[in-house]
Amino acid sequence: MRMNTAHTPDLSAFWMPFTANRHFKHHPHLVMAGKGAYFTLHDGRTVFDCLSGLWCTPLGHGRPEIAAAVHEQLSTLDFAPTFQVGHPQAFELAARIARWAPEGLNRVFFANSGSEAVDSALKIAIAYHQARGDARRVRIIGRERAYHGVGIGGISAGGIAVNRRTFGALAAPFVDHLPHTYDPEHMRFSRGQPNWGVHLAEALERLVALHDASTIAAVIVEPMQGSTGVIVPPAGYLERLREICTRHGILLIFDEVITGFGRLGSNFAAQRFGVTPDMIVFAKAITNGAVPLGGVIAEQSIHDALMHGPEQMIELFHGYTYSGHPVACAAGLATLEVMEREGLIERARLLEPLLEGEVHSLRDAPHVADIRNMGLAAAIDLTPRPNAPGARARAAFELGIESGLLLRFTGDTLAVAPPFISTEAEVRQMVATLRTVLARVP
Ligand code: PXG
Repeated sequence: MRMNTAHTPDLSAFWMPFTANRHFKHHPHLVMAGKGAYFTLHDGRTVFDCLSGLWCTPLGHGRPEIAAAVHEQLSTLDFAPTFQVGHPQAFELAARIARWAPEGLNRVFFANSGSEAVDSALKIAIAYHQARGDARRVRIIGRERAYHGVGIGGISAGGIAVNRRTFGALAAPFVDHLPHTYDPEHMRFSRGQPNWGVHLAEALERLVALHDASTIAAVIVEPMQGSTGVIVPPAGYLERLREICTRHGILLIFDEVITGFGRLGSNFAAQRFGVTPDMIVFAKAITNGAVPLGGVIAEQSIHDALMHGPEQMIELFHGYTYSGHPVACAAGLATLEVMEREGLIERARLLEPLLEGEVHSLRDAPHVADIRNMGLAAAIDLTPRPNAPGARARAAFELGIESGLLLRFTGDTLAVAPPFISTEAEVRQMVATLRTVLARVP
């Protein structure tokens, strides 16, 4: 890109996360500003933010309500511990999140990211069984292709092969994995939930038979898999997982880091699918991405099981310096306030059929191998170039920037999850531009 050398920072020191660092530093794209659904890049170009940041800014950028709440909080109380003392914002936000959650899930533990929140949920699951005298229940069941962040718990339960290949030695010893639910032969181009694949949940019964229920603490799944490319659960699948977990006393954890706070047109995916887990992991959209915050919403009986022993003893030996950071909580309260006041979750739901119709109209565009969607999220698989996996999607990403779209790609899959404040015209325009990009992509 054309760089304005007067303002170009030295790019060498920042070791970028999940990025081809050398490639980026030879072809940098710097984001200078964000307003509404758009970013402004270093060269003055404006691009539509197709993935709401990294799934985290559904209200759009530069929200004055959030900026004001953060400013006010920084001026009043920039930090206070939540170990041994507390401050009102953390309690208020926890109570508000509990009101948004399915009935019964009303105890909120705060972390700072999705990864920390996942690790927290797994630890709570194990502590819960121990507290009930069931100390053998230490095994965690995850799923192939799952992304649960980069903590030790998350890479153990996760099913991203590269993570496991590199860091497998650190992974928790007692884990196993369900098969993922994607089968192009049976579900290519399905809209919303595929009607094939409910039987894949039976794999959980087989894992129970193999390991014995008495060794299994929890099953953790993303109700809709996001980062691996919007893999939507087959109709009936989550219901079946719920039944099997309940029957065997296994906790069911939904990792809703992507689906939480409206992405599927409901507060949580749990409500959209009508399946209530025992814990929900959240992060990202809770603060509209403005301040890092994540956490776990636990069913009250999980919390209560740990509330035993002498009252002056710590019940759960876990927490972060910044659990319930006042500035993050202020941003969270402002975010939920705006979502409610502007009816943005209903708006996401209203936009869903439009996005669905538009993205599926790309079915006949060059290189398109599959399209999946649910809520305000969709993925488009491109046929990889021979001997160059990922190259085609990267080319689409670069052409997207030239054409006014900031796309997200992983492998040869493009993902979009526009902000809830997008207009219908913007959703149409995004897909129309994508069509021109696919026509040009080599
Ligand atoms: N769980 C899920 C389901 C996630 O999607 C995490 C945990 C980890 O969250 P933190 O805050 O520790 O990053 C995630 C993160 C993408 C993309 O492009 C997805 C994520 C992160 C970055 C990019 O799909 N998900």
